[in-house]
Amino acid sequence: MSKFDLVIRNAHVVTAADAMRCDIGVSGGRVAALAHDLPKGRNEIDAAGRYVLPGGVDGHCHLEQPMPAPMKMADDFASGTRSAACGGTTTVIPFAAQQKGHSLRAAVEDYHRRAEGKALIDYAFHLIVTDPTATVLNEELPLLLREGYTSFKIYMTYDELKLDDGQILDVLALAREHGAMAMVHAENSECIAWLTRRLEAAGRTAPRFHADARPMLVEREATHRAIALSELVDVPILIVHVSGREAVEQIRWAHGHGLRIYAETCPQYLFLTADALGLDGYQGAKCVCSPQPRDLANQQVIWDALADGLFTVFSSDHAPFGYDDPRGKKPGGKEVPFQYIPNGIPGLETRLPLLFSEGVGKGRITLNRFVELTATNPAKLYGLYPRKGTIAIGADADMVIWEAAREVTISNGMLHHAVDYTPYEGMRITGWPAVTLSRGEVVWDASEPQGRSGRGRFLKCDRPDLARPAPQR
Ligand code: DUC
Ligand code: ZN
Ligand code: ZN
Repeated sequence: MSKFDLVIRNAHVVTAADAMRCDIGVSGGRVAALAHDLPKGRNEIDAAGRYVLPGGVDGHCHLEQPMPAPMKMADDFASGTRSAACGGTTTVIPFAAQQKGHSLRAAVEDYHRRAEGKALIDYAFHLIVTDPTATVLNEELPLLLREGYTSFKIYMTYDELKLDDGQILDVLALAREHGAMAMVHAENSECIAWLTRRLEAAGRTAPRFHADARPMLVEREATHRAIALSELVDVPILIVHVSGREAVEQIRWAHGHGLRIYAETCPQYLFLTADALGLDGYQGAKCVCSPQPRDLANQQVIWDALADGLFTVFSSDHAPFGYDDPRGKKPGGKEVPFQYIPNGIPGLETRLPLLFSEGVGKGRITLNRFVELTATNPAKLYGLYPRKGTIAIGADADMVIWEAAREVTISNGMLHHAVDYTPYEGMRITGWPAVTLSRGEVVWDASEPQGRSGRGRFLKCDRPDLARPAPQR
C-alpha cells in the first residue's frame, strides 16, 4: 500500500520565497513530502518541464450576493467556484453582506445556505458591514470574528452600503480591538452623486458617462480619508481595487509615514481602459465597474506598483452580471442610464492567466512575486496561511500545474462562469493552468472541470497575519 495518494513527479515548484525541483507527495489532501525519488503513489502526475505553483487565493470576489430586485448575480457558488478552479484558483473569499436594518448574523447564515452543497473548491467569507448598530458592534461582530469571519469590507459609497466617517471609525476601532482586517472601498459618495445629477440633467446617461461621474479625484480623496481614519484609530486597513496614480500616491505617502496600509488591485486596472465603457451602443455597460478602468498611463502606474511591492494582493473583484440579461446589465430588459447599471465585471477565471502572461511572461514581475500577490499574501492577510497560499509540508495540497507556453485567445466560450461575456474577449495570452488540484483532487484537467460540486469546504479564518507591508523595492 503506497504511502501517498498522489505523487507529482519532476515538479518545478515555485513559492513566494523559493524555487526547487522535486517530487511532491500528497497524502490525506495535504502535502506530505517534497523530495527526490519518492516511492510510487496510488496516482501519479508527471510535471516534467512545468511549473507547479500554489493554487490561487482570490480574496475579493462576489458570488450570489443578494441584490436589490430585479438584479441577480449570474454566478452562484457552483458556477463561480467551477470557473475559479478552471483558472487555477483553489480558494475564494466572497462576501456575506449585511442588509441595512438587518442582523449580520442573519446575512452569514443566509450565505452559508447559498454556498452549501455547491462549491467545488474551498471558501471562506468576508463580512460586509452596512449598519454598525450597537448590537452589531458589541455583540454580533465580536462573536463572528471569534468564529472564523475575521475580515470585513466597508464602503464609502453606494447608498445601500455606505458608512459615514463616524461609523467607519467605530468599525475600525472594533477591528483594532479584535485584530480583524478591514477592507475599504474608497470613493467619495457625495461627489459621485453630485456629478451624476448634473450628467443626468444634461442627458448624458450612456454607459461611458459612468466614468465622468467618477474622476480620479473621487478615489484619491476617499483613499486619503480612509488612510487618515486608519491612522486616527491606529489600525491597518486594506484599500481595495486601487485603479491608478492618484490613489497609489496616497498609499505611497502613507507607507512613507510608517502607516500600515495594505493595497489591492485587479485585472481591470491593468488590461482595460475607460475607452471600453464607450463601446458601440450599450456594449460599454459590460465594463461598468467601480472604480472604472482608467487610461494607459494609469495602467503603467499600477504595473510599477505591482512590481515594486506597493500592492499586497491581486484579486479579481469578480462581480458577475449578464449583459443581455434582465437581472444584469439590462435591468428589467432595458438599456438604462449609467447610474442604474449594476457595477461589476467577471474575472475569476482569467485573473491568474492574465497576470501570468502579461506580468511574468513579459518580465514585469517575477514568478515569486506572482505567487505572493495571487496566493500567499491573500492567505496571510485573511488568516488562511500556511494551510492555503503555499506549497509546504502540512499545507493543503492546493496546486496548479502550469502550461507556461500554451497560447490562448480568450473567448467567453472557453470560460466556465455563468456570465454571457468576458471583457477580455479576443485577447491573446501565453500560459494557462493544465491541472488544478484542490486538496490533492483534480478539479481542472486542461479540458474539463472535474470533481463534485459541494466538495468544497468552508474555511474558518484565523486572525490576519499583519506584518507591515513589504518595503517597496
Ligand atoms: N465595485 C464594487 O465595489 N464591487 C463590485 C463590483 C464593482 O464594480
Ligand atoms: Zn468595492
Ligand atoms: Zn468588490
